Amino acid sequence: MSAYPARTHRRQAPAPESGPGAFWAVAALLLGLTLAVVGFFALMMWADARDARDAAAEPAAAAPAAATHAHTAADHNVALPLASFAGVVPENAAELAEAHKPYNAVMPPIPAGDLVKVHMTLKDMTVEIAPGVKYNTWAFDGHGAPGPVVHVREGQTVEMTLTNGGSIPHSIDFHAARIAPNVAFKDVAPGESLKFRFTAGDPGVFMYHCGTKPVLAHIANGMYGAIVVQPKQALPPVDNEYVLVGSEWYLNGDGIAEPASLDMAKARARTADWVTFNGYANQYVTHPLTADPGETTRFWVVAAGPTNNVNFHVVGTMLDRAWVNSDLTSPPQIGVQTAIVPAGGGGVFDVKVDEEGLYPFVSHAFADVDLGQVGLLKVGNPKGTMSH
Ligand SMILES: [Cu+2]
Repeated sequence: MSAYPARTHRRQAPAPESGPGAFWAVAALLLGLTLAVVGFFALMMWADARDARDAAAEPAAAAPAAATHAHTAADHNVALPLASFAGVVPENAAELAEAHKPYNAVMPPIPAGDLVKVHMTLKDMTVEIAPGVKYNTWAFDGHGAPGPVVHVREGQTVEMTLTNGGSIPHSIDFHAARIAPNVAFKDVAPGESLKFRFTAGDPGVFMYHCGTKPVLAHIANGMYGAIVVQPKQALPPVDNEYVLVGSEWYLNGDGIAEPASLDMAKARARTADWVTFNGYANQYVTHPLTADPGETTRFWVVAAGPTNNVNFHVVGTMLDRAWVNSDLTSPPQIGVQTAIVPAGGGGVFDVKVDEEGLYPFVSHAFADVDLGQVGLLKVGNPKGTMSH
């Protein structure tokens, strides 16, 4: 189930749990590489002497060539072609997209009281990330990705309990917390739980994620979500509030006949197969978010990455109020066309639409739209659309 460790056999670096046999094999390999590099230098020196060139200039000239040679020999990922599974879906994809139950983007209510207890149990689970495309995630609270939206008010205390029901160590890092990360965000072994508290003192929409190394792999495997901290001084009232978490997926197969797992080389190369809002490609195209004409809709957006920003844009209108970087203690920007939400950051955007119609919301980095990061805000009941 755990994708990243399963693929380490492709690399020449030893896994930490390798036995003595593996140690000697790697030692021999390293010795071989060292000899090859030393031999290469020796060859250069010998050629030097033979050609009676200036010996002093040669080591500097030889070094870059030797370094390039060693790099190519040691890292096969550099040379591997990265097969793309972008857009690969089964024939009945339209039917499957229709049957898919979309992640609920509607803002949940704020729990009452000064203390908000949140308990998440991690699970290894297979989820769909596009119609008929299955992926082996490490999931917060059995949700798949993203994890549940945590919604609190500024000043409330969050008591987080993380139970690791997975097969390797995990952790949880709240960007909304001011807390010693070596204590609160430390690894939790399988079968164990960790409890910590923090005061939600900074309003905004924040990412939370697993911070266990390699973080790239843990986020890419679905370990992220959003926490919304409403400011004490209430924002202008709106009619609809939706939470969108942008993220991208890197697949080692098409995920159709059998679930795909993480392709770490693709994650490093930033060549995603699918890019999503709330974990599933195009889900709000098939099942649009809704508003009535004249209503104001507030989008709370997090870019979970692991690497991509969300360049948030709503086609056919403006971001009437844009709290860029979810800085809710400053006045919003007005009439913004596109606002960047950086990987690991958030943004809050109000959109008032008067005219009935279908208004796509996208990351205006259009490569990501092509891979699934697009949804629709359905305003009213425009002709020719289904009602959901
Ligand atoms: Cu993790």
